[in-house]
Amino acid sequence: MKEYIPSEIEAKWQKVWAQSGLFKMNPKTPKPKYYCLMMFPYPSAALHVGHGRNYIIGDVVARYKIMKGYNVLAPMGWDAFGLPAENAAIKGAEHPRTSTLRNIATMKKQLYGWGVGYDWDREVASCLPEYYKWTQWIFVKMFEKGLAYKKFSLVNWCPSCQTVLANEQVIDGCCERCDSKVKEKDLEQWFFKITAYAERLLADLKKLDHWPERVKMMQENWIGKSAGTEIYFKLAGTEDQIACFTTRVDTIYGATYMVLAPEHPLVKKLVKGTEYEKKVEQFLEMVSGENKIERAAADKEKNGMYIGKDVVNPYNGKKIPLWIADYVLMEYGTGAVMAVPAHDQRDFMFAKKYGLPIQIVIQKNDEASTSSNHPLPSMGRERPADEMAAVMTEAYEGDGTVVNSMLFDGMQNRAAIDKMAEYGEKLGFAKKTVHYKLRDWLISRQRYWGAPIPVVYCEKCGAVAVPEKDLPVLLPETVEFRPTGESPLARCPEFMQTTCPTCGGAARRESDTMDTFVDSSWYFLRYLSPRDDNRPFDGTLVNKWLPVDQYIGGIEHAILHLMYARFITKVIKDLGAISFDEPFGRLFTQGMIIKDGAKMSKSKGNTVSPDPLIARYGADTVRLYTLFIGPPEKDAEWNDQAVEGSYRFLKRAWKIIEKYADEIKKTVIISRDVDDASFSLENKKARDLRRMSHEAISKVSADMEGDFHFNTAIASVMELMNFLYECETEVAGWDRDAKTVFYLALVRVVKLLAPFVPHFSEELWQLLGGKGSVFHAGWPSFSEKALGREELTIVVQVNGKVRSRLLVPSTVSEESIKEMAVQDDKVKECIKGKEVIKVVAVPKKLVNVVVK
Ligand code: ANZ
Ligand code: ZN
Repeated sequence: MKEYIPSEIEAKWQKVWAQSGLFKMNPKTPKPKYYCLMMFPYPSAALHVGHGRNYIIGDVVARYKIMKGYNVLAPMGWDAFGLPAENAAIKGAEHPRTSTLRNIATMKKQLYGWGVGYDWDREVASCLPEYYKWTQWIFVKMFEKGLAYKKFSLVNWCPSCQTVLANEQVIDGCCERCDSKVKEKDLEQWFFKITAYAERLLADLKKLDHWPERVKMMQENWIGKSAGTEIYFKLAGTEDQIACFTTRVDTIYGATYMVLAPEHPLVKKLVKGTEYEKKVEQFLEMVSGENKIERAAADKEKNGMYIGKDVVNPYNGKKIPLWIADYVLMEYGTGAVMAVPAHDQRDFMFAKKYGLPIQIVIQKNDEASTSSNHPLPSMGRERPADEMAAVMTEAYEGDGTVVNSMLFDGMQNRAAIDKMAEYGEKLGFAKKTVHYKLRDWLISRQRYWGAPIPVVYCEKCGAVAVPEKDLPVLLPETVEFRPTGESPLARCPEFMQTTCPTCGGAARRESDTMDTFVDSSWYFLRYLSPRDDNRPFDGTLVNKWLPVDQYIGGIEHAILHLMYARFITKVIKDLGAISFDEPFGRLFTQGMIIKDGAKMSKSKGNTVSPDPLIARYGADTVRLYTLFIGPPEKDAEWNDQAVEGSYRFLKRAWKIIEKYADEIKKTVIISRDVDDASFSLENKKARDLRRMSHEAISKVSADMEGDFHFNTAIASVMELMNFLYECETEVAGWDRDAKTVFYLALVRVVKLLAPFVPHFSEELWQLLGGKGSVFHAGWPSFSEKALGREELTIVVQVNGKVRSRLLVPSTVSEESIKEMAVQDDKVKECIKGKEVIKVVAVPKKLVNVVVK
């Protein structure tokens, strides 16, 4: 008898997979392609079991697809530029390259030890010149298209990291990396014009049917499209205008003051030489120390001051005072707000604090009248509005009937929005507009360990992009890392002094490097031709392999990385270099592994290393436990003791399969496709076993194809295993067909477990007499008949024309029939390039896909 000793088999199989090229993508096979992509990691020190979850999930998907007969591309690389390595270098440790390359080697070994397979020939590292040459190429293309530009702007500055942070890297007013309080600073910086793509980035979210709703929602909010009205107020006594942006023009008659952002360019002009000048200056000084995100927060106390001027509300000709206040930001809208304290909570708090008037103009319907459709007498006529306003404790932000608004009185406020905007447009003091929260992407970093921005400054020619033939602009080897607020490159004369590519005169290089999110915005294209020195990617191959079939990574990348990758993909498409505009077809975001109630982190000291666990139980047990721990999209608490349970299961499964290995071999079951569904079985237990083994296949397959609920997939195999042990007590007395059912179930366990516990399954597969790898042995199929389910034929129509037929179990839900219908190859062909308007189903009969 052969015992299950993981340490004796795992290293062996890892070597076999590497040597046989199990994970090598085959560029020549006619098999269908499957691009399984994991977010490439930052090479920090060693991996813990929390990281393991990502890679193991990806590995399961890749192995399953290999078994299903796909030509799988599962590459891996390193997001290798970035701050931690540079910060270590500042502390005097070693060159960032040294630590980065060492960490890569460590992590690679760990991945290997987990049994996680990749096509390592395609490995990329963003810190290598052969890679960042092309990151720079992308910059140059953006520059040529006017999508990379430089401007002075107030930036988030981390005083401790001594660098600029993108808005997205500021969390609650603090630096994402070091938690220091972020300050503002006026610097000249490089930007990518992502705002030019705001509408497309928003609209194309609709195409992403296989992305989590939550992620799409986060992206939508980040883009923050807001349709509203710009209203032009005249500065009292002049013809000068101030534009303000509002989404609530229906409240215009309730505007009791106007607020400018303190940074608004008009402010200094308006107070120049007046008694307000000094105080305004002091106020500006104070505000510059505040953080923008906090300034806008709903619950924060607001500060402001009157600046001695008034403006005229063009709707009613009323004069209202002009203020500045910290809660209005220059970055959004027009940097000027008409303040309506009765209906906007921030304005309300501000008005209360400074004793500004509150004017009600929207009345909640049930308070107003029984019928909301009829014009009402203006409420102000019966009950003075200021009496009501005086007792308000908070703004009324809801909908209702318009009051105190002259000719608009009695309208429903939602309808009034359009009417009032049109009225203003007709009279020339308002305009319907759209604003976005999305800002241009600030890509300059005053750091060393990044891709140098390929620009030189020439006295004669200005900012000139480095021509493609001179790329890469190499990082100099030796620099002074100590941060001064300026890039370390700026203090490296060999790097800085150069000649102008246009006129040949003396020139200086740009000393900033690029945000590492630029590196990671295109790496998935590079994997197709990672060693090509002549171009960033091979367009033909990329068009064949992308969009990525399955992208897997952390929810923490829901906004930034995914938005930037979508943006750069669209830019590259517009260059004519690729034919698709969304890079990732399906997205899965896995939950975190928690330990002692917190996210694993070195600083908290709660990380769990896989190494001792693998040494004790083997990688397969660690993998199985990691997958069994809970639904993979949810966070889950790690429990070292519970690992034992997975180990016990594998030992038990091993024991019974090994025991019958010779019998199975003799009956050559594994090389034949035995259709046990057609057996007429006398024995009830054998019939139950057959049903359960088909059910396990059905369940595992569905989880693999669907939501990756490997925990329930594994549970169904465990259930089958329990029943196999129950049957085992009597199997000796079973007839031939019944015994075959028993043996087949054991073989199926080996295959069903293969993606989860690959070493275990390979070893048993060999023991059962399997030729070659279990991953080339095909995925088991199940029959509806064996499941005891009836099958139905469903007709699928596209716009009323019959296009396909589906064979489905009678128990299948209406939702999944609809899903299967639009996924059907023939239907897909018919609806290609068209928009699916709706899908209707007649239960048990027909599905009609309506397209435009
Ligand atoms: C008057 C008003 C009345 C407003 C009311 C709201 C409610 P969203 O929907 O997020 O686009 N606003 C405009 N520009 C601003 C800026 N630069 N800083 C701070 N606040 C600004 O928000 C649009 C609303 O946010 C605008 O509509 C404006 O306040 C405010 F009952 O105008 B509203
Ligand atoms: Zn020049």
